[in-house]
Amino acid sequence: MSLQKYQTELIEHGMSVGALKFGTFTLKSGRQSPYFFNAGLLASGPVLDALCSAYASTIASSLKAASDGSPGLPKFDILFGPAYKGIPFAACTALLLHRDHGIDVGYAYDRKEAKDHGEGGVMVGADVKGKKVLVLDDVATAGTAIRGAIDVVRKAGGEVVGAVLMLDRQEVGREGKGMIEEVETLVGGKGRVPTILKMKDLMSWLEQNGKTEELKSMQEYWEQYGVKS
Ligand code: OMP
Repeated sequence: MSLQKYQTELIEHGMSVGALKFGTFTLKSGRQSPYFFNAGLLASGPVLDALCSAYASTIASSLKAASDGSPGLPKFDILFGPAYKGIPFAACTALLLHRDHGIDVGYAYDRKEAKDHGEGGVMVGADVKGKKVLVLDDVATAGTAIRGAIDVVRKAGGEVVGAVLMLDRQEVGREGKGMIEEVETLVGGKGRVPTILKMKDLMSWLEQNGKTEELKSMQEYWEQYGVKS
């Protein structure tokens, strides 16, 4: 599988700042993983540029695919980035969609603690009520975090028409099907959850860079939790 330049750049930036690591990690779902991608460490101008340019390109290609009649994202009004990590990513991606792709959307995010004074509530930024919303998230494994973000938008009256992810770990979801398939069903069907990187892309990169030990552990993990479709 050949990687796109923006995928290789994101992997290499991730490695250089210690956001993407190979070793032994216990995940939120309890699974023991040979790798972990901590998007919270993608925290400098150049790295944010690589990540959010990749989000913006992924969204723009998916919108284009749908307008050509293939599975993809429908037009949307607001990009929603869940607190905390999603906030800068959604803001920067909205900016780059405008500047590099001529796609103008609002952005919104939530607070972890609801405010009971001032403007109140959990939502900040563009009002999602009655609007078509694309949820932007970093990593999805079993799909619990992304479902939580979808619920927040729905509770605020927004219509979630899709989700975009930095990394699809290509694992089995909470219902025992592929996580992506499960989330696609929640938000309107095939093509509604485009991603920048998949676990298999990381494996291609390891192979191309001669990292055989890491690749072997990834293959073993894939045998246990990967979606075979
Ligand atoms: P699920 O909620 O199971 O989909 O796991 C996704 C969440 O797990 C992310 O929002 C992170 O909090 C965390 N996570 C990572 O950030 N990177 C990984 O490589 C793996 C996980 C994880 O725990 O599964």
